[in-house]
Amino acid sequence: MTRSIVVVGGALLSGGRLLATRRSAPPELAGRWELPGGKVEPGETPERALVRELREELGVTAEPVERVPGEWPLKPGYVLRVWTVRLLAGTPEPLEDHDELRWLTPDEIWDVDWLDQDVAAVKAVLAVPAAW
Ligand code: 9L3
Ligand code: MG
Repeated sequence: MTRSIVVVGGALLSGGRLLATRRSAPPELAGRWELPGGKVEPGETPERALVRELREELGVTAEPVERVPGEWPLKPGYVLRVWTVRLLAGTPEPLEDHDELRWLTPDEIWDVDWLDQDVAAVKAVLAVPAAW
């Protein structure tokens, strides 16, 4: 059997706020919010993919810190895994595939319309005390 393609998501936390990004593409996902990231490419580790995706999508240099326990099925053949991420340089901007971002306090987390699978992933991020 073929193994699922891993999609990596980054939980960027700063000053007790979590970065949420609003997708601009594809049309069926546009307007929904997610943890930024994307598909791991062949030959790439998930951590390297996350660093690459955060640079492409947000223009920042960041490093994965800790895998958030859990794994969330996306469309058939794809699975989402999430890491907490430390920002090393730059200020996130919606450069690619996104048109807005928000830094959410714990009280604001459910104010945005997360992608279905990201709801579960964000709950898992909330459950990582060291992240906050
Ligand atoms: N996806 C879901 N939640 C996320 C991310 C980063 C991605 N936090 C889904 C949306 C797409 C697929 O995974 O269907 C691939 O993501 P991308 O490469 O288009 O960002
Ligand atoms: Mg992406």
